[in-house]
Amino acid sequence: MKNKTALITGATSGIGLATARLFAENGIHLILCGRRQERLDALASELQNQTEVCTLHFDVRDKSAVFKQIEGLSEAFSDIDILINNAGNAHGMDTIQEGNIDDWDAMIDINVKGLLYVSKAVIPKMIAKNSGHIINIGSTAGKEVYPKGNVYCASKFAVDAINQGMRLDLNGKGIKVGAINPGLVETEFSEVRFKNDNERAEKVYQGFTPLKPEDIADVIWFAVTRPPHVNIADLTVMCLDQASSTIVNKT
Ligand code: NDP
Ligand code: 8X3
Repeated sequence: MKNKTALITGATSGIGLATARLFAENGIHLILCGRRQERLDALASELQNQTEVCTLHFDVRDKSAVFKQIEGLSEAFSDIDILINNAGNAHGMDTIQEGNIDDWDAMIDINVKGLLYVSKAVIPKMIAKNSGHIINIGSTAGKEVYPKGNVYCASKFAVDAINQGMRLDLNGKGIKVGAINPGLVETEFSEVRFKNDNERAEKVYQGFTPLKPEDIADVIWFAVTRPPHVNIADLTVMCLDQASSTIVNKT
């Protein structure tokens, strides 16, 4: 794995950040993407004594920025072996009748269209070299709809469908495609969902032991280190206390 190159979207926080750190420890060259440049800079300086690092600053919703930045990668980083399609969030948690249209737009544009834009920018070179590995970060929300999850769940069901579609269409081209679907992971996810109402966000993870972003990074690492003939196609990971999207053993 050493000296392979990975592009990670959403590397400034949570699952993407933990994955970047684990990949760096193992000598994987990193293209770290996100919107918060100061965090990208801090992470790059943290990891650059372990591996080669570059950063790309773009909003995955911005189609032209996505293509411009990825196509403009320097030669040292342009040969991408691993794509971690991780950037995404929930925005709001309301019934369908009370949902905010801007929140709906954000979730569809970021979690679905953004993932497609980044994939479209990366896949041609993987096809040309007949190798690559794409990991799409789905969710238990993409397997089971929960009350007030409506559009976020729809966006993650779409990731599930895109993951399956990618695997079908890229079959025979030497490219592994798989989804990792986490349950509740304590990250900035709920702060974003509840628009910085931190008290409400903290409650989501109280009374049980949720997954940590490092737990998902471990699973991603497992997926990317399988032998060449093995592809982890679809894997759901929950903490011990979680049985489904709505059944969580809280004290
Ligand atoms: P965080 O909020 O901690 O991280 C989200 C990351 O996505 C940040 O790095 C953020 O970077 C990036 N991001 C968000 N919007 C955009 C955008 N428009 N353009 C570019 N980057 C963006 O959440 P998680 O780590 O938990 O989430 C990562 C993925 O895991 C998401 O796809 C989420 O749906 C999924 N997931 C999370 C679960 C959880 O319980 N936490 C469970 C299941 C799945 P920046 O703001 O710098 O752009
Ligand atoms: C995040 C998991 O249950 O908060 O995708 O929607 S959940």
